[in-house]
Amino acid sequence: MKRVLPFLPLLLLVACSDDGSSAVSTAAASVPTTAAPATTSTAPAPAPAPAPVTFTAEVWADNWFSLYVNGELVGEDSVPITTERSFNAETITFTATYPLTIAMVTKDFKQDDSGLEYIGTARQQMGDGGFIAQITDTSTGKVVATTTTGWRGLVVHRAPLNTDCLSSANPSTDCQHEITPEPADWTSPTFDDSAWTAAIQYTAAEVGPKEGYDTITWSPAAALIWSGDLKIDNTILWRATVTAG
Ligand SMILES: [Ca+2]
Ligand SMILES: [Ca+2]
Repeated sequence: MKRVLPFLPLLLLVACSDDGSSAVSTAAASVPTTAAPATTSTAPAPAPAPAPVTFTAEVWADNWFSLYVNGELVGEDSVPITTERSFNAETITFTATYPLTIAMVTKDFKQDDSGLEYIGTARQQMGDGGFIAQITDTSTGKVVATTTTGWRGLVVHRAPLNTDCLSSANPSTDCQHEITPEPADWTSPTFDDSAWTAAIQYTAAEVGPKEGYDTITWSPAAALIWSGDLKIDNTILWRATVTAG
């Protein structure tokens, strides 16, 4: 009798294990027979995703810029606009898929909303802006986008509106300004920029490009652009679209 008892629990364990695995295998077998027809008969074949492409953007701006592609910030001028003579060229690498919606913010330096710089010194003046950019598809080496008069801009900070304040001892109160709020989602591919104004092309003599400009080999198609006034238009939003590779 003493030798039989220890075997009883072992026999019970084996019996339970058999029941359990048998139940699991029945459930597992039933899942594909009900789920498989639903996925194959109702879901359309997904369109292949556009292949991401690597690009290089080269930008020279007086004085500062940020760059968005397809609604995403991909880079900005590494030299703070508050740096005196913040002139430099930037090279930014990013990945995106065609078509590209290029959006940029460009800022001419202003000390405050008067639009002036060097306030209170003998050099108190209106600063001026201007910028140039080109984007190269690194898989082909081809320049696929450049600043042109096809770019559309929205001036969001304009000052001084009354240039007779230039010699004022208190330009911060005497100079008038106009600030336009940034439209919602203005970097998005779907944003409607048809009311924005076309860029103006300027000569190098008019913009006076400085440090960094000569370090880039610019495409002949790349133009120095700004909005209608190099001095009074201080902050501008820009958009351009690149449809082909
Ligand atoms: Ca400037
Ligand atoms: Ca200015």
